[in-house]
Amino acid sequence: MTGLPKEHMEQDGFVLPYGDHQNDGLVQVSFTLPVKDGPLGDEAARQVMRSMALKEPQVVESTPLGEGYTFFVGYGKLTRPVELAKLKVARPLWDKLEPQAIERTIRERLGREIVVVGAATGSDAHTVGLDAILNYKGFAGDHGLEAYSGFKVVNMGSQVPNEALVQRALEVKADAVLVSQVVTQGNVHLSNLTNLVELIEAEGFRDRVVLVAGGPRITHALAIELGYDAGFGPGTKPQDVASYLAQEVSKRKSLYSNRAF
Ligand code: B12
Repeated sequence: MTGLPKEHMEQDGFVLPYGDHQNDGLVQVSFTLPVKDGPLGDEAARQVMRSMALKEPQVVESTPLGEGYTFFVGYGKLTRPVELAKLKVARPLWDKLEPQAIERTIRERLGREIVVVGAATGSDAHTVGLDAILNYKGFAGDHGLEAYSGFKVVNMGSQVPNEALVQRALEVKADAVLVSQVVTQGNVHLSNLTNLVELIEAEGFRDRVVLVAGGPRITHALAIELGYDAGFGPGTKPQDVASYLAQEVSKRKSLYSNRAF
């Protein structure tokens, strides 16, 4: 089905999802359709799976969700393998440092605190992700940027207009602006993140600030595409962000170099 004998798949760098055994291509999917629970709904769900290029689609669960909506869980088989060698990956180009090394990098290479301003902007009311990175208590046993003597953190909280974030960044001469976007309905995160870059460019300080976006749907590649310097997605630890900022801001150390540490 794949056109390749199974034993060659791995050694040649081709992979398929693993279900019950190597290279069976079995995947589980779940989705909701605006249809009533019943035989027609099940067939519609199988058709959705065929459209996803899944062979032998099976509906293994269909649960009514209020009137006229059904939630489906299905199984199917993928037959086209992924060729690992052909993949292009946007890989962050900085090292993850231990906390002491982060402090040392800032002290020795920059010689002053890194000033960071962060906010969840626009209508976004989610603060947990931003706080996880910035606040002392941090996330998953890893202290946030406030715990480092090398960072001065201004956490503006949520639902902050982009204009207010830009103003505060100018007031405190921020080295880095950190923006959190959790809600992505209607791609609001894309327009909001783009608007922030435009405002910073209009104020003329884009080249003097490290611009970072974070959130569950943010990838490093997306952030770069939107004009940011870096992006951090799900599972990010404060130490990842601290490592990046220590190295990146130190690299640009000519900025505001008269500020005392
Ligand atoms: C808690 C929560 C809320 C709380 C928020 C409370 C608060 N103070 O934050 C309340 C109840 C207010 C809320 C409201 C809403 N919510 Co809500 N909420 C959640 C929930 C359950 C958890 C989010 C969370 O705290 N995650 C834990 C943190 C640690 O993870 P994280 O945000 O991904 O952050 C990590 C990374 O992404 C990254 N990161 C995040 N930000 C940043 C920033 C920087 C600079 C960096 C470097 C990294 C970084 O680092 C973090 C640590 O690893 C999620 C569902 C879920 N299970 O995820 C829904 C969810 C995010 N909410 C959702 C929605 C739709 C809403 C509402 C619109 C619901 C409504 N109809 O009213 C409102 C929106 C209100 C608004 N105006 O924004 C949707 C979003 C869907 C989408 N993609 O758009 C979700 C996914 C639920 C769902 N499945 O539908 N919500």
